[in-house]
Amino acid sequence: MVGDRRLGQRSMAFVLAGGRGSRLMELTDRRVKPAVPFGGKTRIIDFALSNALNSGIRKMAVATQYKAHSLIRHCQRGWNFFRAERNEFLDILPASQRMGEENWYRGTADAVTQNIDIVDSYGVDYIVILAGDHIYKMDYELMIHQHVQEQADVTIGCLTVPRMEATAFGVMGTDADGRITSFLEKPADPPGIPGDPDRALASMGIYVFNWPFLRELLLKDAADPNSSHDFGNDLIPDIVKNGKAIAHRFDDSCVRAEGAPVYWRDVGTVDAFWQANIDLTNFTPTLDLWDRNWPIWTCSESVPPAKFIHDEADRRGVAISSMVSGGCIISGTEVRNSLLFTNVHTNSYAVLDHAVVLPRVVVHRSARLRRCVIDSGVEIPTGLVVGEDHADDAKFFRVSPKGITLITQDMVDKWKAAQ
Ligand code: ADQ
Ligand code: ADP
Repeated sequence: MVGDRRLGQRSMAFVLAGGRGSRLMELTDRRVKPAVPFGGKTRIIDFALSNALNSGIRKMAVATQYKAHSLIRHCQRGWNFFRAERNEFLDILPASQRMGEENWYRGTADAVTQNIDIVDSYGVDYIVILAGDHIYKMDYELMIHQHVQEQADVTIGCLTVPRMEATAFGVMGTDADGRITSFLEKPADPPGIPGDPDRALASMGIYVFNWPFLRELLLKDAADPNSSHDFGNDLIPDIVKNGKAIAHRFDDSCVRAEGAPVYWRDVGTVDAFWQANIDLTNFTPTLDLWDRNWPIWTCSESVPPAKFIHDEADRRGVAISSMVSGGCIISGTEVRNSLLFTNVHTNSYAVLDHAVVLPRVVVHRSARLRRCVIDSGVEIPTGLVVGEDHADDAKFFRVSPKGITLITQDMVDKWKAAQ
């Protein structure tokens, strides 16, 4: 039955967190995309992990490779409340520690293949394959339930997207029963949905398998010299052709308030990352982080509450239509429509407007920062002005196609050297 907690207990989540996410530019120079902070306190991977936890899944593995230190540290510090005595855990599976001859996972499927023995040891019936780099709230147990009920070989999470955006996705066609009849990985000319030709049915890269079935498929795939060992390129098209693949509609398991829109974001570009963070400062954000029935768990630092102070010249430290995390000190600064992560300190005469400010940033006096993303730990020098003249900004900083300025410490150092 729906809501049967045992389905969660009989399943594991395998989170793919190895891809760099290079469209986030310098934000992923030092850390992989799932480790990028999002939403004030959390990191991107916390959404997939929290969904799994809230869906009743207590066995998780995270496959890492590119620049994994920040991600591993986060998982170890924040995701350590599993109870070993109930066989609950989160395992981190770095690519380089497994095979002798091959250091990195060759593809997403290979990330599972190289850990077959570990998954075997978990003793689960079902495996939910997730990507660690999307922002959404989803009850995976409903998807596992559909998978079991329909006796599918694979069940794929899917959502509808504008047809021309579907070039970045696996695109599928289904019959009236939801059985997938065609699957094209990142097609140049995506097929529309019958009756809705301007939209396409896109794979979310979320798959449920019976573990024995996937295990056998992975061993076959590993021996195939023509395979790129990737779910979207190799395994899924093969099952669609030769087995039973079922589409699970995200609309059915998206966790949201009654009547609220479906929310799923790939915050894979600086523009999308900025927008999704700034959207949280809206009057009624579509992504509800306040829902106590579906909390997004994270590694929370023990920090004091945010503090707002008038400076000695009686300049008010204020934040309007903004989110300000713990540990922040806003001293004589005007903060508008901005999202400040943990431990940001700002000083007098500074202005932050539509700014996304990652943890531990220090903003010195009289800086004016508009429509920007500031990387963690950056020290913004006195008087730096960003977001008022794009041509000027572009000399030292990264300006995105939509005019958002990305600021890292290296860029600030170059700016300082030129003054
Ligand atoms: P892509 O968006 O291209 O397509 P992909 O590069 O396969 O996604 O990465 C999926 C996940 O695996 C990401 O979380 C990434 O970090 C991780 N990853 C990538 N390579 C890895 C490796 N070698 N080892 C470990 N982890 C790795 C996929 C599907 C599409 C679907 C989209 C939805 O192939 O069909 O539409 O996801 O976003
Ligand atoms: P976070 O992702 O938590 O913001 P940091 O900004 O502290 O993490 O660092 C991201 C990654 O870069 C971590 O793996 C950290 O060890 C590494 N790192 C941080 N500062 C430096 C530096 N100056 N040189 C090399 N690596 C660094």
